[in-house]
Amino acid sequence: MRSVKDRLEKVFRGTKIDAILLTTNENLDPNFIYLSGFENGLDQNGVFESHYLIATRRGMTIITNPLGIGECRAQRPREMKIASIDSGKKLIALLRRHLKGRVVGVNGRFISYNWIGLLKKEIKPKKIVDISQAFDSVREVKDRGELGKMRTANAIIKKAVDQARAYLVEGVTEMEMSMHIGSLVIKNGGSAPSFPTIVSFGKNSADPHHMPDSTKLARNTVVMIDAGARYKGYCSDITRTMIFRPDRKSDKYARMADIYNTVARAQKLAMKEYIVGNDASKAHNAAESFINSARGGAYKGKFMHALGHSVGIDVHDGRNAVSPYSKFKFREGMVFSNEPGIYVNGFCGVRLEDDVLITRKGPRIL
Ligand SMILES: [Mn+2]
Repeated sequence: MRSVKDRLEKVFRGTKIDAILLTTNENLDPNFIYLSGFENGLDQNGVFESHYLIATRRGMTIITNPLGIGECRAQRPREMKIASIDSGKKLIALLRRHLKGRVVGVNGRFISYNWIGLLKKEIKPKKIVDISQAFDSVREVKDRGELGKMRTANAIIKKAVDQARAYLVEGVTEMEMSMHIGSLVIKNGGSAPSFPTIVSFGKNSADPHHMPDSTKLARNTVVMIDAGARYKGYCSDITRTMIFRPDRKSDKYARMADIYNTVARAQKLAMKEYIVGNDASKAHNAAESFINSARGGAYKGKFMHALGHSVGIDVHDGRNAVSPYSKFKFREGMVFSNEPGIYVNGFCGVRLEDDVLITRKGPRIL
């Protein structure tokens, strides 16, 4: 697997460290997925609870235990050695052998304060360095293997949301719909939803991150579904908004449709800015200024979140967002969501979202 070597090289390039230590005590460190290339057992903590990954420029060692060794053997890339331990004492001895006196990089956003204390006291590295930002920046640009997984993750969620339309009947609740979408993700080959599925009906859709409750679906109201699938460790994130059994002669329908059409046009305009070398803020501004000036300013200020975020191993992958404050330029291989919205309190909200890959030939919806 050429990609493992590439990834090690990229992470080490921007840092002055001898080794990396990743821990998966309570939760799975996303960088563990990135470096190992593992594809199964990654949801929640999966089978990799209490595993440790030590990486150097040349290769890596995974420290596993009798519960996890089977999966480690099954998924191990060529560059990975496996060490199985059955006691805390052996763990300490092994870590000491690899890390004592070395400059050790850790994911400061993830490793626990406990573990830093333990490292200092028992392992005695020369220095501990937070390399979370190095991981962020290399993970932002996807390689071919990653893009393949992300395409599948997108295909799965699109199919699931499409099939979920069959469950939209009068009286169904938001929670029921959320559950249906979750099982359709699995049915279509995903390992899990990539985040708790948002389903909001009617007025609830004016709250961008409304969590599904027992609200029942009524005719001529908005249905907003914001959902994602995970596939082999990689996420998708899309939003679809529709009007359930529209009464096309009603004023209410005309208002909802106008909001929808405005958001759809804003999304198209923003998409044109997802270009290699372009300032990311331009994409946001294209959507926002269109929304603010539409209908004589009727929707001014009603798009109040960032246009996009990086998507990858995490749904919000890395720190860069597509917003008025973005300080970076789009590069080939980046994937950002494009998700403008209009939220009218007490009435409804509309958001449309796709994951967009930046290529030299222009933007591509995954
Ligand atoms: Mn999103």
